Amino acid sequence: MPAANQQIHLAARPKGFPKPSDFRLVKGAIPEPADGQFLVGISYLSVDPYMRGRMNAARSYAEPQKLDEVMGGGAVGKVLASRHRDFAEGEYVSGFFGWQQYALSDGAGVTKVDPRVAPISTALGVLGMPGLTAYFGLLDICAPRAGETVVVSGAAGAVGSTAGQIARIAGCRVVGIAGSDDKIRWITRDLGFDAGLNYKTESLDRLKELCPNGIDCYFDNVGGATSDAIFPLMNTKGRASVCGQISLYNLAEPELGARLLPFVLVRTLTVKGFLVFQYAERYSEGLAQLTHWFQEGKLKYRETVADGIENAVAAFLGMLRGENVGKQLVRISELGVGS
Ligand code: NAP
Ligand code: FER
Repeated sequence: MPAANQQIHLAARPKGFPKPSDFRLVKGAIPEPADGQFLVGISYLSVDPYMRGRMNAARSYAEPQKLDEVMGGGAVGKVLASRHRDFAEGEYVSGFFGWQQYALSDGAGVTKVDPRVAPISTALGVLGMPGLTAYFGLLDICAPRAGETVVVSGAAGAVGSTAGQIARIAGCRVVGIAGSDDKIRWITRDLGFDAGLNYKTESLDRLKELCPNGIDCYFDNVGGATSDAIFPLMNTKGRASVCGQISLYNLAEPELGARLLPFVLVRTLTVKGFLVFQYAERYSEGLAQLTHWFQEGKLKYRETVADGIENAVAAFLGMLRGENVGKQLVRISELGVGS
């Protein structure tokens, strides 16, 4: 075992797009579990868009990320030593372990991961928080019906790629918007989206052609100019699930956009924001269904994996820039990988 536990701390609250110097790599001792605790050797860390919001000092669902402390975040790993009655050495676990190589836990918010069901990394993606976000955000809020047209923005990311596939399972025509031709090829050829639009190289006006019957459901991951183009195309009684607004997260100053509420009014749209945590009581239902679809081969996923804690910041910044296809992860150690 290496003698040190390397961690990433938040060194400064970013202004606009985060910089590497907003973070710091810190070396500390590997902690020893006390009574009621266990030590996790982290296999994969998740880097997620919500972390950008937590780096601001603003009001939010959760406490802001503290400066000079380990970055919070979901991770999966293996129990290396345990003095906790419910967690045994050798078990795989998922929890809010943070950007570090080793974490101590008392079991709060920790779930066990069965490596025989799927690779353990999926507990951070399609079979984890992003998958559940897609499941509840699409089915509970958009409630898509067979034959309807569903548009998904951020369509080649962890949440969007899952939301689009669930809409296909529901029998909808699904149009995805994403930022590269490779992403569009993946969602249309491999994931079964009916059409895709690269918003970086094509005009959003093309949505009119791609959605000849208008848009019934909008699963919004990005907001901004994309949403400005979509709302005018929504059909009467359309539903918009406001999942994320990533195009706005790194703006140093607020941006002005279109006035969309007249469409909400005259088309009698339902527009609803949500946080996946609101569905905590239904996670087991969501996970059972996602796992079932995965095992049936109806739900595919892709991962973009960076290697080593020293590359966690670059992976996070790359994800914010759109360099990931599917779920962005950081592989920390092979220790916990495999069965
Ligand atoms: P992701 O989509 O895997 O990664 C982020 C993606 O955002 C990038 O790959 C990039 O793809 C896109 N992006 C970055 N800047 C953009 C811009 N200016 N305009 C349009 N797209 C941009 O991340 P994720 O974890 O699946 O999260 C997706 C969204 O869901 C985020 O907005 C996140 O905040 C939200 N979310 C919400 C909840 C909830 O509880 N409500 C839970 C999880 C996630 P392109 O190449 O396509 O630009
Ligand atoms: C996210 C974007 C925003 C997300 C959560 C939030 C879990 C909001 C969190 C808060 O305000 O506490 O992607 O994912």
